[in-house]
This record gives sequence, C-alpha cells and structure tokens, in this order.
Amino acid sequence: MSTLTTTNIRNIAAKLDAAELTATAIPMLTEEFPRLGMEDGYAVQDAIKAIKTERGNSVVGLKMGFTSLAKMRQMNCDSPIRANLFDYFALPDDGEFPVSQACHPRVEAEIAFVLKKALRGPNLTVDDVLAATDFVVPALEIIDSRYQDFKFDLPSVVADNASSCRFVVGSQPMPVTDKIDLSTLGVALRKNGHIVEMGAGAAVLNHPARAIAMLAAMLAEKDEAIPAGTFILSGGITAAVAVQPGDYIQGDFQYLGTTGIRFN
Ligand code: OOG
Ligand code: MG
Repeated sequence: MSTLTTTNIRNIAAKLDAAELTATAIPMLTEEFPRLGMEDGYAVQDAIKAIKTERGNSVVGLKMGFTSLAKMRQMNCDSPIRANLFDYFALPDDGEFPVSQACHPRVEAEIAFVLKKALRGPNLTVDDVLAATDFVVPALEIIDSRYQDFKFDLPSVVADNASSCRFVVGSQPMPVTDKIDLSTLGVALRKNGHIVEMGAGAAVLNHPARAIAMLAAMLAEKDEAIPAGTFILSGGITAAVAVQPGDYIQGDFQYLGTTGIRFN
C-alpha cells in the first residue's frame, strides 16, 4: 500500500533529482514521511525515471543493490533492491569523474551481465540466467546517496534510485562458459595502487547470476520481464570505498580484466 499522494511522489522525485544534479544532500525522506514504505520508494524511483526521460535521458541498464553481506552490513540494509541506470551514468573505461559532481561518492566492484535472451519469472535458476547471458564484464559503480551523511533506510534508498551515480565497464566482454566459475572468480579493489577491498563472485548471493534471477523475480511481480540486451549491475561484491579528488580506483577481476576511474 502506498502512503503518499501522486503529488507527494512527484515532489519528492523532483527534490531527489535536483539533489543529484546539484550535488546537494537532503534529509532522509522518512524524516518528513515516517510511514514511507517500499512501494512508495519504488513509486518515487519511477517518477525520477519519468522526469529524466522527459528531459531526454534514457535508461541504459538496470542494477541490483544490497546483494552481498558486505554491502548490507555497511549500509545496515537487509534486503536486495533494484534501480535504473541512465545514459549519462556511463563513463569510459579509465575515465575521469569530478568529485564535486557528487555529494559524497563511493566506489564498488561488481560483475555486470548483458543478456541475449529475455528473462521472465519468479523462480529462475543460476543456469537459466547463464543460458540467457550474452557476456559478463567487470564493472565499477560510483554510488552517491543524495541523503545527508550517506544515511538512509531501505524505502528512502529505493526512492533515491539506489544511490546510483556513474559506472564504468572493462573493455573485454567474456562469454560465460563452463571454464569460468563466476562464484569463485576473485576481485580486488585498488585505491591508488593499494588493495583496499577484496572478494569473490560468491559474495553476491552465492553466485552473481542469482542477483539477475532476483531482478527477474522482482519484475515478474509487475508482470514484466528483463528484456534481451539488458545491461545489469549485479551488486557490490565488497563494501564501497569513499574517494577524494586525485584518487585512482581500479577493479582487478580474475578472468575478466580490469577497469578504473580517475577522480578529480
Ligand atoms: C545503495 C546502493 C547499493 C550495491 O551494489 O549494493 C548498491 C548504497 O549502498 O548506497 O549499489
Ligand atoms: Mg552497486
């Protein structure tokens, strides 16, 4: 059940969109709307999508968040969420991002999937997802909460498009064959050359393909499928790391190669 009026939803979406574009953090939504629920959060997320598409931006992919324990613990949120990725979020591999364009950016390493077949249904298996996968690529996501102090609860972060800000992907697409096990695939996140976080694909729901199956299940509730060709971030494998101007963040992914972002 939604607790917000259509006008409330539109106003909150406009506020969050403006906070993102001006890099100005705002108070967490539940301070003003204590009864905000998950359905409200997704309604605001949809309204942000409408604002951005009206402005001429387009959705270029989807993301899952809080699919690893490391992420859930870091942010004190206990269940996976989904959100949209817009065209201007995509940075070139090894591209630059001015820290001043975000409130308090952090970076996390993720395995990204590109589908060759649509996925539909509430009970898909890892094998179903892999059979529908065209390739995977190494990715880094820049997240940036539009809430003060990077603090939020689950409905508030859903409304804020799951803190999505920018992403980069490595240049070598890798088909998913029997030779590569995405669950034991190792990942190291480096900041200025030093490893600051590390993990393996299994950190994400025991296998990152499960995040894609979970996204399909979430969309199935709305009677939607994940279309063929969709690019999907499966969720941070490790905790996210804060960045300052001058930092270089690199993700080293076993089998998949590396990708990086320079912050200025
Ligand atoms: C929310 C976004 C979570 C992930 O990969 O888990 C996310 C946040 O941590 O601010 O993108
Ligand atoms: Mg993420």
